[in-house]
Amino acid sequence: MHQKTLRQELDAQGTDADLTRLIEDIAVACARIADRVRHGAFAGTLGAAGTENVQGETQKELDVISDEIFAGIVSSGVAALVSEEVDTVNWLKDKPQAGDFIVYYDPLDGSSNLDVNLSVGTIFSIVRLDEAIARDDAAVRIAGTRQIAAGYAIYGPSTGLVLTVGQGVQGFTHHPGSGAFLLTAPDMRIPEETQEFAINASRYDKWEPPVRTYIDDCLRGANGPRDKTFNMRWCASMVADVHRILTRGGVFLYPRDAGNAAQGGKLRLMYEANPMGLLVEAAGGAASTGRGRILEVSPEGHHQRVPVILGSKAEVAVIEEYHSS
Ligand code: P6P
Repeated sequence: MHQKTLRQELDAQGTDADLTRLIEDIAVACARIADRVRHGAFAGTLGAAGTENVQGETQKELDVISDEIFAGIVSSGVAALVSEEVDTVNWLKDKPQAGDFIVYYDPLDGSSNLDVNLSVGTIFSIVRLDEAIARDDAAVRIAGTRQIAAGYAIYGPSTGLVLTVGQGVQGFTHHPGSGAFLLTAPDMRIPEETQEFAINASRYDKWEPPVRTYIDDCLRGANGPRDKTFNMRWCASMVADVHRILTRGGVFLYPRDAGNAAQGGKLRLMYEANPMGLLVEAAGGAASTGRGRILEVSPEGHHQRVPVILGSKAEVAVIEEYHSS
C-alpha cells in the first residue's frame, strides 16, 4: 500500500513552502532525537545532567541533548525558539518580521520515563507573526488560538509524528529503512464519548473538590451517577497519554491542585497545553482548564503553567460541569 510521505501530505493540504520547510526540519530533528534516545543506554545518557531547568526540575542528559539537536536544526524562517529547557527566549533574528515563525517546544517530554524505557516525545507549537515585533519576551506571549500548526513526535515501539496544520490531524510513522515519515493514520478523530480517564491518582488528597467528586463518581461505575464503568490509564508521559486519546478516545487530566496551585498547575501552557489543545480540538475533542478553553488563555509568561483537561468532547464537558456546580 502506498503511504504518503510527510512532504506529499503537506503538499496535498496546500501548506506553503516556508511552513513545509519548517515542519520538515522539525521532523529531521525529531528523528535525530529518536536515534539518541534509542542509543541512550550505550552512550550512558539516560541519567541526570546534574542541572535543573527553569521549572526547578532535574534535567536528564537527554533533555539537554534533545534541546541542542532541536535548536541546532530548527531555524529556517524562525524569529524565536521557546524551550521548556531554556529560561530565556532564544532570539534568532535581530528584527523579527511579519511572516516569521515562533516555535515553542518541549524537546523531551516525559523524560522521567527514560531509564525505565517507556515512551517519551517532543512537543512543538508554531505561530506565524502577522506583524514585526520587538525582541522582547512579552512579544512571544501569544494565545494558543494564534497557532498555525502543532504536533508531537512519540519515541515508543515505533517513532511517530502527529501533526495538524489546520486541516485535521495526521499521524505518520518513521520508516527505519527509508528514513521517511509515512502517513499511517490519516484524519485521526477522538470519539465524542469515553469510559477511560488518565490522571495521576496518587495526588487524590491534593485535588480540588470538583476533580475529586468527578473521579469518585467514575469509580462508582455502573451503580454510580455515571451509570457506566471506567478504565484508568496513566503513562506519566503526556505525549503517550495524548497519543492514546487521539487513537482511541479518553480524557486526560492534570488539574491544578494543592501541590501545584502556587505555580498555576503542573503542565506548561506554551509548549504542552497549547499544542496538545490544538491537536485535540482539530481531532474533534476539547481542551479545557476546567473553567475555560485552554487555547483562549492569555499568556502571562512563556513558562506559564495551566490546569489541563483534554480529550473526548462530551467527557470534557462533564468535567467542566463538575467545576461549575
Ligand atoms: P507526574 C512529564 O514530566 C510531564 O510533564 C508530562 O509529560 C506528564 O503528563 C506529567 O509531567 C507527569 O506528571 O505527576 O505523573 O510525574
